Amino acid sequence: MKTIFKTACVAAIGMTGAAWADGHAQSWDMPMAYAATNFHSEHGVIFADKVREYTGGAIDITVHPGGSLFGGGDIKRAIQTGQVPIGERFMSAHANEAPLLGWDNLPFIATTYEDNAKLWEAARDTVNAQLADLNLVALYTCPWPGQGFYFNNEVGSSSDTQGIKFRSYNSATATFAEELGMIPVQIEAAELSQALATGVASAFISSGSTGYDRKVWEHLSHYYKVNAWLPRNYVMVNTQAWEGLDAEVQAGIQKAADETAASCAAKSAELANFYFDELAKNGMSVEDAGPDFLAELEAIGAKMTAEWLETAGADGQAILDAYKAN
Ligand code: PCA
Repeated sequence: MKTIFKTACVAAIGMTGAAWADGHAQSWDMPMAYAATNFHSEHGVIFADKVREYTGGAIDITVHPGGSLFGGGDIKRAIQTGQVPIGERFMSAHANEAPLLGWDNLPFIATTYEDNAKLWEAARDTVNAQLADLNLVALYTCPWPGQGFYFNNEVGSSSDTQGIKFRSYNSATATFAEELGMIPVQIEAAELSQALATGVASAFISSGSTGYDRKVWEHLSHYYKVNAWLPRNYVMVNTQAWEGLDAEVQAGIQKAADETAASCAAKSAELANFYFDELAKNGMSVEDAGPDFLAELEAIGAKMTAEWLETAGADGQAILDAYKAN
């Protein structure tokens, strides 16, 4: 299935110009990693509808949520290599390949939607330049709610976390786990319920959103609100696919993307407390992290930011400087 698809899409990207000349619409498959009912995926559908409208039907996007077309870890490469023209990815998962992409994963730097938007403004040009090097054009990004910890036991400090198997979603969260004496294993959200059910992991860091989507109350008992950062998903297009489009079509897609970005961020903020309520309704203890645990997290966070600055270099420092100056 994937091989056939690859051929079809490479051909589609290649024939973009001809497709416009004779007026045919292009069909674009858009893999997304998260549950169909998640607000990110629902906004993927909203985006696709807007793109059809604003391009006069020239680009017809079909959304494939839940990692059904490509697993989350494969989506970026599928877009880069033209196996699909467009897709969505949780970008800091690729910070090991390009450290700059971890800009939205710095603990306790931007912990509100407003600050996260400011940080994105400070990072946008540099991040887009990095994506261009990876053969990608970002159309829009959308933040997850703040990140906190899920456990199957009460946690007051790192003395309660030693040896726990921890589901990480990128290298930064793996580092966080190790600093807390846990054993990280990287798992996509789509595989999270199974990992918890089989004991591959029994703790993780995420928003209330992913805990709700994956019904983690079936396996875990405690959520500690930390609001450590608000990471972002990106909807991106293959550079050749993008450059092959008429300027008018590009403008229609970008208008759809800009509107979707605003609506998606607003929805994320609107839902943040709803998710906590649902976790609690389903029997989980949902509390702020206690002072000892928080102090440890903050100390680890400061160390992680310093390490990120070492790998992201002057570009990373410039993002933080620009953010702090605003
Ligand atoms: N949910 C995603 C990424 C961040 C979030 O809140 C996940 O856990 O995979």
